[in-house]
Amino acid sequence: MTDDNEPPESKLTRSKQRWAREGKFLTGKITRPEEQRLPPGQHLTRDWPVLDLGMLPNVTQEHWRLDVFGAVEQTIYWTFAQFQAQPQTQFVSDIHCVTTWSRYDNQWEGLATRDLLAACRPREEARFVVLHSYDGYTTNLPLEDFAAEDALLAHSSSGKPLEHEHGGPVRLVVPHLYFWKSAKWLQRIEFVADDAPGFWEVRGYHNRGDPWTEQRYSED
Ligand SMILES: Nc1nc2c(c(=O)[nH]1)N[C@H]1C(S)=C(S)[C@@H](COP(=O)(O)O)O[C@H]1N2
Ligand SMILES: [Mo]
Repeated sequence: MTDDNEPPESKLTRSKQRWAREGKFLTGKITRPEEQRLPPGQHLTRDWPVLDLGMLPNVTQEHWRLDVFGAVEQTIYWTFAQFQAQPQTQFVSDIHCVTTWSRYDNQWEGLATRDLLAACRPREEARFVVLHSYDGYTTNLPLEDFAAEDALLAHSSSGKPLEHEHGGPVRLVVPHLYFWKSAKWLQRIEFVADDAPGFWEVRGYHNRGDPWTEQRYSED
């Protein structure tokens, strides 16, 4: 008995197996004890500050499109209605902004990045994801961070359509990294083999941005 018919173990099939083991439909519940919930150097805020480049793009649900391209088997070009027809996931997560505010228990609803990955199927060479927004903003992530179990493309927050100033119609939410990685007014998602630092990453911010190890600024 030979195993000639076994499909080759690719990086993606291994990741998929790991995602399946971790459980796809987590509630986003807090796993840290309450006294360890605030990352070093952060303070808690109850309001929700607005931070961006200061120019709100005038994109509405009607004109919004999501373009997923690059190193993928299946390119995607969705209207808002097509995006809304995808599997829906709700998560509750904390926000940590590099400017030192954190906000607990944010309720999000939208398309889990894992469901987007299942739809576009990144090719073997895809290692990084670049987010392009309607205001010209860009940010970059390793594929593994984009694929985090509680990351999603959010269209709603606290049960209401995401406010325009907070990135509506659709923003990315990647709770385990500083909030500048969570691109507002999402327009295009690009899968690439080689990393491509984004707006803040080329202006001295850390390339990855882990709040738990205070990856605020690049060491260079
Ligand atoms: N398109 C876009 N997304 C963006 C930004 C931006 O300027 N443009 N700023 C980032 C930064 S630095 C932060 S802290 C958060 C702020 O999100 P909020 O305004 O909803 O709090 O959005 C991030 N996403
Ligand atoms: Mo920020």
